Amino acid sequence: MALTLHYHPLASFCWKALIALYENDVPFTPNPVNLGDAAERAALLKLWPIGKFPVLRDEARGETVPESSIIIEYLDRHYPGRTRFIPENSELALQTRLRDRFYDLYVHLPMQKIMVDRLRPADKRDSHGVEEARAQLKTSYRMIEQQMAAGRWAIGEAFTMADCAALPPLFYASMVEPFGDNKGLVAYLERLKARRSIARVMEEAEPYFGMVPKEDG
Ligand SMILES: N[C@@H](CCC(=O)N[C@@H](CS)C(=O)NCC(=O)O)C(=O)O
Repeated sequence: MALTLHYHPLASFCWKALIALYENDVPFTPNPVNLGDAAERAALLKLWPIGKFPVLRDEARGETVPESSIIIEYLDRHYPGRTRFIPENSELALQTRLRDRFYDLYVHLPMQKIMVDRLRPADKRDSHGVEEARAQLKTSYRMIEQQMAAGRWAIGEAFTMADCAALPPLFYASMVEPFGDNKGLVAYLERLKARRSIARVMEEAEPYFGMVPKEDG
């Protein structure tokens, strides 16, 4: 098989790439990477010295593609299917990329900040940084609530890369900072979870859910 995805089934940015692969039933070989294993970590670093996953390797085209958004654009260009992740219309394409950045930078990163802080030793926790992350999430929730008035999906009526970007951080963020009375946001997460590609990603992650850090402090 030409494509190999280096990933972990619980890792939120890996979900983003998996959703895109499953959306269009693109055949690929999954390579789960245990970052705690020195040899597996070294193999990932060889592909992408930053050492973060997902990383897609395309043997047919001789390309190594890191970064979830770039993987999705790459799939859209070279392995297209019924779901187009970047709309043809250039204005909608710009909106899709903006919303993708919004979910990565202003939902995903603050959610990660809170989760990763839970794994730190008690005397190394960053309570100020966590408070800032919570404030960022609340602002982003209010923005998503307004965005949802425009349609079923992140930029309207078509499922795009922005929705691939939305599910992973919203799923985990709902565990660390409740959505409150943002009913449109609650309904959006439920719509995402009901989508076939996403239900599959979540089913595969379920055996690992016990590893999710659960408590503050
Ligand atoms: N900007 C990257 C972020 C990737 C990322 O943060 N991946 C996390 C897993 S969700 C990771 O590799 N964490 C391991 C580490 O930082 O050592 C993307 O969009 O792919």
